[in-house]
Amino acid sequence: MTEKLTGWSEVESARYRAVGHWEGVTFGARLREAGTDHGDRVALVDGDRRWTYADLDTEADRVAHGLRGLGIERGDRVVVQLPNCAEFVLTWFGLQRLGAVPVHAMPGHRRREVGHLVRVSGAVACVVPDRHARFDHRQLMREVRAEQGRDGSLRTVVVVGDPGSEHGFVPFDALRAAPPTPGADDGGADSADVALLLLSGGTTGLPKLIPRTHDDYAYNARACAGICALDERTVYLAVLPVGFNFTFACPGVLGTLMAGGTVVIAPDPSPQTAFALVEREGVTLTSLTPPLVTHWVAEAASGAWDLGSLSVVQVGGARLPEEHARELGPALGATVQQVFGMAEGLINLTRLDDPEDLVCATQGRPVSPDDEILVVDADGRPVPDGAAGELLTRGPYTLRGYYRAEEHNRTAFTPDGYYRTGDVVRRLPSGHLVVVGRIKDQINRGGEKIAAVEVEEQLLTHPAITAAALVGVPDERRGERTVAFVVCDGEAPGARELAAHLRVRGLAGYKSPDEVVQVAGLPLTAVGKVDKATLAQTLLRP
Ligand code: OOB
Repeated sequence: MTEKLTGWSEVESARYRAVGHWEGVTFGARLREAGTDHGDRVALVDGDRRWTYADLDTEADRVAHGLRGLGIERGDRVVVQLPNCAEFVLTWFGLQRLGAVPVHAMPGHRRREVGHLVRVSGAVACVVPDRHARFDHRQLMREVRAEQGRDGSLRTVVVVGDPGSEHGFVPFDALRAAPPTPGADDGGADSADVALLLLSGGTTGLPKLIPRTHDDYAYNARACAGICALDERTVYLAVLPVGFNFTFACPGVLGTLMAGGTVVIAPDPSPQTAFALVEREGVTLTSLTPPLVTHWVAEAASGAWDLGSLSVVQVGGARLPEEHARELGPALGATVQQVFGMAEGLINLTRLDDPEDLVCATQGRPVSPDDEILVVDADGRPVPDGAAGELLTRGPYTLRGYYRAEEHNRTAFTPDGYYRTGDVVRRLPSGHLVVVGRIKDQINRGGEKIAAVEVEEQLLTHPAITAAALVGVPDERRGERTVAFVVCDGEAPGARELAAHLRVRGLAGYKSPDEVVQVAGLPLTAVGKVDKATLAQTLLRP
């Protein structure tokens, strides 16, 4: 089954094709071309393992052959939950070669999130590590499978490492065992098909899926790559989770591969690991979230590392404090680029030749001349440049509707197709945006997005809690941390007890409140909503 549900009108689609944004090429076909055109160049490095473009092309054929043997075919969805390792990339292209659709899960997701992804996408398989960060993903998959029951879509679990003895769990290496059989480049997929599903940061009870087509996602990566001046000499270090849109396509892994460069996978984001790879591989570009910046600056100051190859460091996912932006460039001897992006589409970048003040104090401007931006007041009326308002956007790589979420789509978009980002920005006359706040009920914990409602629903399952509000409060290290204000029968559970409760409920660990504050009741606004601003204020008072 393939789905064309991406919502751009015929007229818009025709224009995006005519001006060359949408090139009409699938990812499977792109890799085939790269394998032929510059097959001997190094495409991918993970530890001691290296793949040339020709190797990557062959490996995609192998993995595709193995996946086909499991019954996976064009249009099938497959949840990929892998930590930073080459197998993410091999699996991704193996799926593209079949015209199948990877669903990007994050390594920290647990039963609740993964189960939801499988259910909503109707995934037929999951690809997971055996263990990662002291967590057994096979156990997680057993639970997900049990929950899905016999009628569920999930048939197979592919395990990188030791699959154990569970029926239906297949080792990744067995997929690659057969000799490569080059079949079709992309299983007959169309470039307007959904190529992958990304996870939204979410504002509702459960995360939404974002359909991205071959055409739009390749444009996303290519537009970013152009602005970052990527070419075959680029060596990109993937420090953040490789499945994160920022790391994967802004320009990240895909942008680098499309430019003929080399992608190096960092197994963890520590500056020690990263700097050793910068030295060894001659890394030229990498991307970070703001909480990493201070660690990287401190480690660079030790003087123990030769970071001479590093030319651009991107920072995004959450607001970067201006003073950190000013420190970072000199500390690493690199050009800083701020990135304000979203899995839904729109990417803003500061330009490499922007004056320092724009680089340090803004979050960049849209990457495409066809990104349409509106900054509006509460009634949806555009505000003048310089004034704060909600950012609305539409364009050649911004979604027109979440996957299988008709009801949510009615409010998430304006009638003429603009996506309501929920971000409050100011637009400068140069077109640069400054992110000044948010109207969506989401907390940004150093780049990790937490939908308050999702956590609040789970907090209410604790026997002592009768009402709860999750609020983001300023935090030195992460920008924001989460505080659960709870109304309780008797004594409130502590943060650790609550974390244990939520873990049993299958919620990802990063969603557990950093702090718990017991209150007698939750204050309400004039329209009867929980007054989170007032709650946050109570913490600031002595
Ligand atoms: C990236 O994507 P998501 O989908 O995890 O989160 C998007 C949201 C934005 O709507 C905004 O609220 C926030 O994250 N955000 C920023 C920011 N970058 C993202 N807020 C302030 N300053 C920034 N620089 O986070 C993402 C996707 C692609 C590239 C980069 C980030």
